[in-house]
Amino acid sequence: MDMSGNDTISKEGNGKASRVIRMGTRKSQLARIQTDSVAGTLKQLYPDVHLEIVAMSTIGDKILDTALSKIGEKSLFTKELENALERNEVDIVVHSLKDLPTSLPPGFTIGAILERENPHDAVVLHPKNAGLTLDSLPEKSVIGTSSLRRAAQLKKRFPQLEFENIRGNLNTRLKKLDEKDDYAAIILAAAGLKRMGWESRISQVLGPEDCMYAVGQGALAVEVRAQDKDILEMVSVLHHPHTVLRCISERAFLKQLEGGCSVPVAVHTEVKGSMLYLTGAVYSLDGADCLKDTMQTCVELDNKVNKSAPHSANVGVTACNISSSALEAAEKLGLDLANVLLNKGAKDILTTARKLNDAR
Ligand code: DPM
Repeated sequence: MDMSGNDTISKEGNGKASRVIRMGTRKSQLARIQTDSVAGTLKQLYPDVHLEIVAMSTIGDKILDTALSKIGEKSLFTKELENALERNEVDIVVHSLKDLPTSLPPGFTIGAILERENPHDAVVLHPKNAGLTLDSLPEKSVIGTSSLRRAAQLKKRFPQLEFENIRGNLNTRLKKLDEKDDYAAIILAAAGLKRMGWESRISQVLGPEDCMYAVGQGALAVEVRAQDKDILEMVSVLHHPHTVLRCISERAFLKQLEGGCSVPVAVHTEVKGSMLYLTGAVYSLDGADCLKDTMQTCVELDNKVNKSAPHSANVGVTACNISSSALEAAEKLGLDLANVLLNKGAKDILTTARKLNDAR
């Protein structure tokens, strides 16, 4: 490991130098939990490394009352953290992969994608509705979500329900749900709820027939400086190959559609044997228009890895320790599926959705 940068060396009592790695995180409880969990894994793998956690607030945390899809800043939750990476104030930043844009700014890369948690969305009910489901809630019940993707799919599937924005971090949202009478239920990612220790609040997990998930949902990503070979090598062991392949196909799909976190795009992926399956869809805001298709490709993980030509895919991921032919196949799958939907008119659906959302 490179020991040249003095600021990253601390002398232990015995005079032995140990490397200090600084991990940047947002201040929200979920971000802290996610960072701590990656820190725990790194500590086990590299007992001699000294990890320091640096917490900071981001624009996304400060603007709590505007719907995410209306703020219009793609790297809402990531910009300040990337600034800190760039200034060498931190070395590693842990994100929810779904919050990372499909193109990272130059100089940054995703050095690890960890094993995906349950990627599905979940229903959290107001306590007074205990025992009910989206099917059995009274007509005109208000469901809280600011996700265009969730609202589009659920409006179509449950036309008897109403949908309203809800913002804030997970703690705020649960509080708004429980302490007021504004929402009958809210929709959140099962993964976030589980990480917060709130799994018991999940009353229903939504399968793909009800609501497909967001690109990258449920997976944690480790962002690093693209040139920092030591850190890249260190975090690369955290890569979970199946999750990487699934998420690369999903991100390539979204990138080709030119979607950000403000468009109604949803996916579903599976690896079975050496086959990778990707279902992708785009929706109008009310879910009435939908283009959806499934494609698959062969991803041979046993193929030789090619360290001399590291795959720094167009979707911002560096994974030198995973077969480059598998990574390329996954990326091509996403691209091909997006092109199929674009040929059927996906661009029009997304452009209209964007315009309507901006005008609201
Ligand atoms: C993105 C979306 C949301 C987050 C849009 C979407 C949800 C926004 C909302 C891109 N990021 O999913 O269609 O409900 O207003 C976010 C959460 C997690 C990561 C919370 C959640 C935790 C789960 C994970 C916010 N980002 O979706 O319930 O790590 O995947």
